[in-house]
Amino acid sequence: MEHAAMFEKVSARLAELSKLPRLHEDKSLQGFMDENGVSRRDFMKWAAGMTALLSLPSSFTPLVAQAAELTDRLPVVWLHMAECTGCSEGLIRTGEPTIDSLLFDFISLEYHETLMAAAGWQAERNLEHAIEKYKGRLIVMVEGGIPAGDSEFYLTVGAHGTTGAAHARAAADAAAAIFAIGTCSSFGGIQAAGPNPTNAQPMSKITKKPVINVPGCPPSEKNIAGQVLHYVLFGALPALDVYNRPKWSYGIRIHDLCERRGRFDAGEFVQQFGDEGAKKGYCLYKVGCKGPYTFNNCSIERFNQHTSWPVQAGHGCVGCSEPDFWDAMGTFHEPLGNRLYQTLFGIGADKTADKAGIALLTATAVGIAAHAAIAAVKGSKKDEE
Ligand code: FSX
Ligand code: SF4
Ligand code: F3S
Repeated sequence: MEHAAMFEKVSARLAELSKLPRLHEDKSLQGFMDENGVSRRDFMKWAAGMTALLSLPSSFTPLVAQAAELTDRLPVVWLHMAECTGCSEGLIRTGEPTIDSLLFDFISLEYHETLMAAAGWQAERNLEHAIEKYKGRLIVMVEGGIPAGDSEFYLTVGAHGTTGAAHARAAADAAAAIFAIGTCSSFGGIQAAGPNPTNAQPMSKITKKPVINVPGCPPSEKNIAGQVLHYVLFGALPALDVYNRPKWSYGIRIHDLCERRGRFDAGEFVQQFGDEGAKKGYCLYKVGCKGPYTFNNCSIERFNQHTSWPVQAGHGCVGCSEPDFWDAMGTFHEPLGNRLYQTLFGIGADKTADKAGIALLTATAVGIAAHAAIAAVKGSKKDEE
């Protein structure tokens, strides 16, 4: 769609949304920002950043700002399954409140086990109430892998011993959109690593409805907040890759925009942690970086208000936003080299495009391993001279 036509369509959607009642009359995003010392100028700067992140032209910035102010028109439930709560922590545990985290204070979060004030019966009632009241309108965000089948009872919530899978199914039935937040709910994550004792499954195996995967262990706060904004703006599924990840956030490879890429190309590798190369910021491929096989925007967006990301901190990417990374991409501190990981890698890969993509990655992987080996030979020759 042309930008002008898209602008019109989004403006019309936001105008419609603004006619809906606020779900909590007493809150406004401006109020939250005032309380937390966030100026309008900071907010517009944030909106401009989010516009770029969503791959929209800068003329959309006022619409993105308006979308943020309308996020309270949508009822959201956030379910916790089997996980470490790192996804929620990543969003809320920042040094000072960020606009991304304020957005989640502002949104009408009907149920979130870590954040809600309610406890016990009341908390369960809130969830049932949201599911009844907002049938067909709920935005469902699920964090964690979901023990399923005969193992469903490995995860129960509340006094009735309701299983996590039952919660997830009930919420999914009432959902307008479902987001699997984090690698665990996108692909199973650490719970589903072999031998997967609880038969933990991704959200996409629990419901037949489409699930947008937002992987990363954890995903960045920007990738989480961006999903909500995208939904408010468009009310439709974003363009997705073969693993149902939005292309705007997972369309690039870590390796392609890594700040150490020049070192990789020059054959300058850290050989072991703590060596001279490590001090000089050399490429981390030989100490296990999986950036060449991992699709995520960490190298551009970073984490904690753009402070840092794994490679900047001196550790290779472990491939945390890829399916089955615990089993298929280990050992963390060894390069994949020529290993034919695609047989394990292709979990859920049942489309032709998947196979093509995986074959391509394998070819690239062989090239990468060969480059690293050749570079090492060249390096050692140079050393002998
Ligand atoms: Fe943890 Fe979320 Fe990893 Fe999983 O993040 S950071 S184990 S993706 O579900 O809590
Ligand atoms: Fe960066 Fe890792 Fe690629 Fe090296 S291998 S350039 S550290 S992503
Ligand atoms: Fe995960 Fe790699 Fe980013 S480990 S956080 S995808 S750099």
